Order: sequence, then structure tokens, then C-alpha cells
Amino acid sequence: MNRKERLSPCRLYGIVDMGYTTENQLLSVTEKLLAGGLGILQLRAKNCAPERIEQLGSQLAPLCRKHGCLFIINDYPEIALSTGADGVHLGQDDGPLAPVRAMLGPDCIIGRSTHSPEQALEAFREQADYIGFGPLFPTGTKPGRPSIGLKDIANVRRQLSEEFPVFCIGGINGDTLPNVLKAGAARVVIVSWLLTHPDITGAVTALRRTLGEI
Ligand code: TZP
Ligand code: MG
Repeated sequence: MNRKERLSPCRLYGIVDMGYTTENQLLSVTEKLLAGGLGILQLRAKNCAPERIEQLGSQLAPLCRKHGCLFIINDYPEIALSTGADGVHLGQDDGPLAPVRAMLGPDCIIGRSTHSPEQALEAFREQADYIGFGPLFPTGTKPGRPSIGLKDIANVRRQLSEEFPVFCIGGINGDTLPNVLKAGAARVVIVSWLLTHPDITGAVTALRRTLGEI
């Protein structure tokens, strides 16, 4: 199976965000997420130097590969390439995707953050392999970013091709998830709630079940 075929069944997307995890905890937290059968994991390290992100990514990439989990680097296509990651995640300010695609090749996964239906459509047209759509709710993981609520989820999914992966993100937890699903979401990214959960592995497995991934 190629990377895009492996992305398609993923309903839960995890992020190891260095705002919630110390470098010492990074490997053990990642192992807990992977033990729950997580299918896609991103390394997000906003306050780390690129050299350090490359070192951390080089440790996580083989671990994810061993567990059959897709591994995505946030922000840095060249680090995705050098660490052997499966893809890169880019924001609205990271420029067009075509040069990134040319650098990483057709098999590589490229994701884009989107914050409105217009941005979602544009990322689809640019041939992103998936989008993040949110933040649905205010979240301490991206402080100051206005939340967009639940109203556009179903509409965005209808406008894009049915199988195109739209990962709803931002403030999703055990309490908010039922309403996110009722609003039409099929896929979610959950960051802080998972990373601070007392039973990370059990939470991943339970979420995958709730989302119909298993
Ligand atoms: N992009 C939009 S919201 C967000 C990102 C990276 C953070 C989501 O984190 P949490 O902790 O699940 O709200
Ligand atoms: Mg970014």
C-alpha cells in the first residue's frame, strides 16, 4: 500500500506537540500513542530549532514505521525529506504546494491547515492530500486563533470529493467529540486532550472505535 492508501482509513490524527511534552517524554508518549494503533502522527515543535526537530524526527520516523503509523513533520518539507518522514504539514502562510510537491515527490503526503470553507476548497484544488479544518473551538494549543465553530463542516465535506480527508481540529475532547461528529465530521485531530490523558493508549483505541476506524 502506498502512503495515500494508508492515509485513507485514518480517522484519528495525533500530534506530539512539544508544548505538552518534554524532550525526555517524547519517545515514551509517542510509544503510548502508537500502542493504541494510531495511524497518523505529526511532530509539532514550534519552539525548537530546525536542527533539533531533525534530530527528534529522525528518532520518531523509524518508531512510527515499525508500528505502521504515518509520520508527518510540521512546517519543514526539507526535514520531512531528510528524516524519511511520510509527509509534511503546512499552514496558510507557507506558500503554494506545487514547489513542495516537486521537492517531496508524488508519493509524499502534504497536508494544509485551513480555517474557512474557501481555504479548504483552495487546498483541495492545490492537491493537498488532506486538510486540517479548524480550530473548531478555542484552544490553548493555538492561542489567539479565532474558532470557527461547527457550522461549515458538513458543507465543506460535501463540496470536496467524498473520500478527501478533512481532519477537524481544535478543542476536540471527550466532551466535544459527539457534537463534532453530529455536525458531520468523520476525521479528527486531537492534541492536548490525548497528550494529557491518564491512559493515552486506551484513549487512542477508544477514539478509533468511536470514529469507526476499528
Ligand atoms: N491547528 C488548529 S487548532 C490546533 C492546530 C495545530 C491545535 C489543536 O490542539 P487541541 O489541543 O486538540 O485543541
Ligand atoms: Mg505551520
